[in-house]
Amino acid sequence: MLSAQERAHIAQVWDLIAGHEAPFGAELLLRLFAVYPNTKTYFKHLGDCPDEVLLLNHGQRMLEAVGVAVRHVDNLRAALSPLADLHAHVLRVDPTNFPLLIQCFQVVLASHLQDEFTVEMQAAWDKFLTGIAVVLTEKYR
Ligand code: ZNH
Repeated sequence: MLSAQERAHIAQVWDLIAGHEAPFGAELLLRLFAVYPNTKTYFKHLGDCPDEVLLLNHGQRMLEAVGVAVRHVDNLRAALSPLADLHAHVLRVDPTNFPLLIQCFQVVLASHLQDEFTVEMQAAWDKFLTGIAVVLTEKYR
């Protein structure tokens, strides 16, 4: 459960990304692949150029799903259910990869927001993204 203050931090930061899902998503993926090269094994079809169409497309789809989560913070499980099925049953992404993505997500936010990215915002986003990861990985059991 997120507090009113945490929701406000999530909404405020999301305003930075909304409308720019593709470039933010591509940046996030490239950072993930560079810092944690094993994650690239899931995305052999993607190149390493920030303006590659496939990379932008996947970045956009991923961050649009985060946008759906922003709009359904109280109901993540229902909102992300089809995506949870996909990750657990079709893609079979090792759940250990989710914390790596969450880490990179926060660094992307920090590098854009600089001093505006407060400790409280980071804490709220960490909690929120972890909530998404819990839902996307819970159908494995
Ligand atoms: Zn994932 C896919 C989201 C994480 C891997 N994804 C995907 C999609 C989406 C997502 C939306 C699309 C779907 C369709 O198409 O239908 N993810 C997501 C999110 C997250 C994630 C939101 C968190 C937060 N993933 C992840 C991770 C990994 C992954 C961590 C590993 C590393 N995904 C993936 C893959 C895919 C996906 C491989 C497929 C791709 C293609 O198809 O191309």
